[in-house]
Amino acid sequence: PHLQSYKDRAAKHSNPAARALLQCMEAKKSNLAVSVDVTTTKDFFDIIEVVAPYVCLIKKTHVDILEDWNPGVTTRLQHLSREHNFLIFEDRKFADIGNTVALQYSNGLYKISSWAHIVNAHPVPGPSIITGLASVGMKSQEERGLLLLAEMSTRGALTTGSYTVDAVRMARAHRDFVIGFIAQHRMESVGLSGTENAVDEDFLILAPGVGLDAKGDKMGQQYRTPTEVVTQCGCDVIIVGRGIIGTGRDIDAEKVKERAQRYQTAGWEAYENRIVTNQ
Ligand code: UP6
Repeated sequence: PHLQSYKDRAAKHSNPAARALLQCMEAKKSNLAVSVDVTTTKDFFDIIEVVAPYVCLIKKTHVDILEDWNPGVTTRLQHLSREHNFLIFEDRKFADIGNTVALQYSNGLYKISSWAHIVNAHPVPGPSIITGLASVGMKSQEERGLLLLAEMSTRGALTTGSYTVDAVRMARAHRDFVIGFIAQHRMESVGLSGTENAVDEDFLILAPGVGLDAKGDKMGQQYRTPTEVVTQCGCDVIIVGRGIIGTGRDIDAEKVKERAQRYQTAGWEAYENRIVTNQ
């Protein structure tokens, strides 16, 4: 599917959240997700107001790091999502038994399932984590989808080999709710024997660890360029945090805007090169 346009894939996708994301990407010519990893709601919304025109997705990492969170935050975020046409991804990385993740997804202070179009989970507990989350998400009247963390971007990550293969198999068994992966490569050929093929399968690949300037940070993060991630490895969405919001204490709105435009352009060109060069 990565050789097809986002538009064609949107028309064929059976999950409403995946469809909405692909449609938004096509409409805004953006495969950029900005990861808004800040600790105050002021910085959070200052950044979103600036980057909103350039993104298909806001990765609300991670609701639990906002020091002054209040229910108004989600109301405002949902409002901005409709106004500027982007989806909301809560990078909660669920990792517990089905019953617990269902409660974490729908209850507590944050009631994530009421506002996040997309959430993600570690496959480590096995298929029950999907059934647990699906018991909430599939009941929702809104567009909801789940990504499994099949590969991580950090140095020395354990998400390799048979772990990744099993993550893909788990996703294949729940294609109504699992819309794709947090990963570094496409996954269609993973876990299939030579005679099997997965032509009708369309998993979205959202890739964190993207940077145009830095190669990594001091805590194990590793960056690749949009060309490597999208054109060469076939990923669909680039997730960029510090490459756009910066690493300083203060948010410089003008710089954030420039960088968001730069990553949007780089991501989109990388996608166009993938479609063109492979046709
Ligand atoms: N993230 C990764 N790698 C993964 C999964 N998730 O970096 O394998 C998340 C981080 C952070 C963002 O939690 O919010 O993506 C990357 O931010 P950065 O661009 O500032 O490194």
